Amino acid sequence: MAMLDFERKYRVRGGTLIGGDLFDFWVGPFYVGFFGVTTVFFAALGTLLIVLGATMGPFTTIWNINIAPPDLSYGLMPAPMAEGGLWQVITICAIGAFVSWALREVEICNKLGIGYHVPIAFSVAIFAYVTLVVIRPVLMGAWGHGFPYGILSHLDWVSNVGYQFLHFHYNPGHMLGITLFFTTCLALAMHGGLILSAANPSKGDVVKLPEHENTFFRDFVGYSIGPLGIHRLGLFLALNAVIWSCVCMLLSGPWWTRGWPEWWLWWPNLPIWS
Ligand code: UQ2
Repeated sequence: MAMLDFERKYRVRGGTLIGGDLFDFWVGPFYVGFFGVTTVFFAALGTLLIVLGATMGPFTTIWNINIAPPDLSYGLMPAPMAEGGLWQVITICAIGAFVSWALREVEICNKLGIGYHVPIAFSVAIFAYVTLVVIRPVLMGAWGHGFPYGILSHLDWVSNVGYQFLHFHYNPGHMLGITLFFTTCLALAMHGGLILSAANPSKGDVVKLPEHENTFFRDFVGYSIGPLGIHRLGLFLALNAVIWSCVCMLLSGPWWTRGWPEWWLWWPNLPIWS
């Protein structure tokens, strides 16, 4: 791949978090860095262990591959490889790879002198995974509460955990998470539509600028959040969708153990009704 001449200007030394300039170089278009090396290490080892786990379990198709966490009776202990230990090592590899990837993003941000918005956003995604396979299992006292690694098996896990609480849509954290996911879609659809409408004029017409974008929404709903504001709103909505999903899972089990519909009895039980 040819290097564009402006890239040479931005490929500067330094900004590394560890190891000085030991891995401070590029391979083709990719920055390596200490955390590029650790990402490759953890991702390769983790993938190899997933393949090993797939060959160990009896499976008929790709869909049925399942690498399950240990039985609840193991609590928070390390388990034998064939009985959930593999799941534990794969989990360590996954977290090692994800965190390395985030720190490599930080080093690239340092080189460019830009903000940490991208690694912060990615960290929220990592937080969602860690919530399900570490924080919630630890709070509930057993690795067996983590989700299994498999296509159909992780879907079954989601369904079973939902029904364990009778009606998951009554979970207030779940309500907020869903609402934020939907609002994120609304905001991106509005933003994508607005940008394409201004940037793709009909044949012979000129490309329109933010004044037209602002005016559309002022005419339409009396308010324009602005070209920078829509991106702030988008990041806010997307990160909050994930954060409240984490909250909804940390409420379910570590805090509330009965059906979610029952939780709402706090409302009719308020003393103001008697
Ligand atoms: C906007 C603007 C953009 C946009 C969009 C809007 C010029 C190019 C989509 C309009 C956004 C509004 C009115 C806020 C909507 C609020 C929610 C919670 C969905 O004004 O500036 O930039 O893309």
